[in-house]
Amino acid sequence: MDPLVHTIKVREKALELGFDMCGFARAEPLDREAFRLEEWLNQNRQGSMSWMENNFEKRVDPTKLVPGSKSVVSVIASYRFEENERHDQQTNQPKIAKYARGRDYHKLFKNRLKKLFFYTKDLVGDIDGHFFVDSAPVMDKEWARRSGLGWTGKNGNLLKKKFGSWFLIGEMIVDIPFVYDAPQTDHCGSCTKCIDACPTDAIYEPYRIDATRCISYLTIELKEKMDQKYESAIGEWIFGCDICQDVCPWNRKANYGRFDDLKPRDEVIHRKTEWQEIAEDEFHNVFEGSAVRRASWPLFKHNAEIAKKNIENL
Ligand code: B12
Ligand code: SF4
Ligand code: SF4
Repeated sequence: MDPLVHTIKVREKALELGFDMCGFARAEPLDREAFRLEEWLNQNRQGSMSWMENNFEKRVDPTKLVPGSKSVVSVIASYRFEENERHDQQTNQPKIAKYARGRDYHKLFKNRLKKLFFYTKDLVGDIDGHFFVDSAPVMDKEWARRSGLGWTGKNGNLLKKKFGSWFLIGEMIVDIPFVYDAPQTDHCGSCTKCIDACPTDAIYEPYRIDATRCISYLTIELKEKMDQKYESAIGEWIFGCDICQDVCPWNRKANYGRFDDLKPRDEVIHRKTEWQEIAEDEFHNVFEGSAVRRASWPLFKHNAEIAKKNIENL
């Protein structure tokens, strides 16, 4: 059993599967993050996402989620594509967040992480563990940060010089050791562009997001109509929001993604009819296998109506 050989081979396999980076961290309790999470929950920043309150002990300690685990192996995949940038240059268009314009990343990651897990099993022998993509109480960003895959930006997203923050995260938690990566330093410096640009002041302090004010929460997670006071602030967004990432200087220099399935679908970015007129069966067809199906058809239409009004009032 040679942890160095395993580290090299598992990283190589992750890249071969199409992930942009793969990093390794020791599985151990997240003491500082546990304190921050507790504070965030006590202040009710999670709003109606009550699932964030569940499994606190497991969320802040992977050895409780996967007993006997020794390592967290994080992978990332970029969703930066030229097609998105061309689409975003068109003004006066209702918008869906870039991560959700193609196939649901949960499905893409799951298939590939499964292959990575079984590859590791074949390589090492009898290992125990599990793979996750936002599918369990795991603090994805913190594990990727500890694995050297980026720093926590003031906009709350993980950022890497080469990829900006246009990437998604998944991981496997396993009971074997690897050679661990060093966390990366912060490169936000004195910049505050994301904080200044957020239309709902959801970045209440650098690095801290109040979900209840974030357009992403208001248009995706909230299962009822949003409070009227936010209606004008959501602007043209009907599912998610990219403003604090669009303004980030690192995101202009980022590499493009390799997962073709994450590319925006034509029927999403070249739509001829207005989104608020979408019929239920069409909604299900257009967004088959997409993260947008997390929203209900009536709420999607409702958000589209608000966005339309906001654009007309510009
Ligand atoms: C809940 C959640 C949300 C909520 C709350 C957002 C939030 N930042 O917490 C809502 C619905 C608003 C949301 C929105 C989005 N999300 Co989200 N979300 C999650 C989820 C499920 C949990 C995050 C969490 O634990 N929040 C609780 C708080 C307490 O944790 P935190 O933000 O990590 O808090 C840390 C910082 O505050 C930091 N911190 C606090 N103080 C300080 C001080 C200093 C000095 C420093 C350095 C750090 C620091 O420490 C805390 C603990 O680590 C993760 C998936 C996962 N399982 O991890 C995805 C995840 C974070 N989301 C993701 C994405 C893509 C988005 C959106 C971009 C989607 C969109 N376009 O609409 C937006 C971005 C909004 C934003 N600016 O953060 C990606 C982020 C990828 C990346 N590159 O970072 C993740 C990781 C999903 C994934 N697996 O890829 N999300
Ligand atoms: S995603 Fe939008 S609403 Fe949420 S913090 Fe970023 S800019 Fe603000
Ligand atoms: S916009 Fe500036 S402060 Fe915000 S995440 Fe990017 S570099 Fe950091």
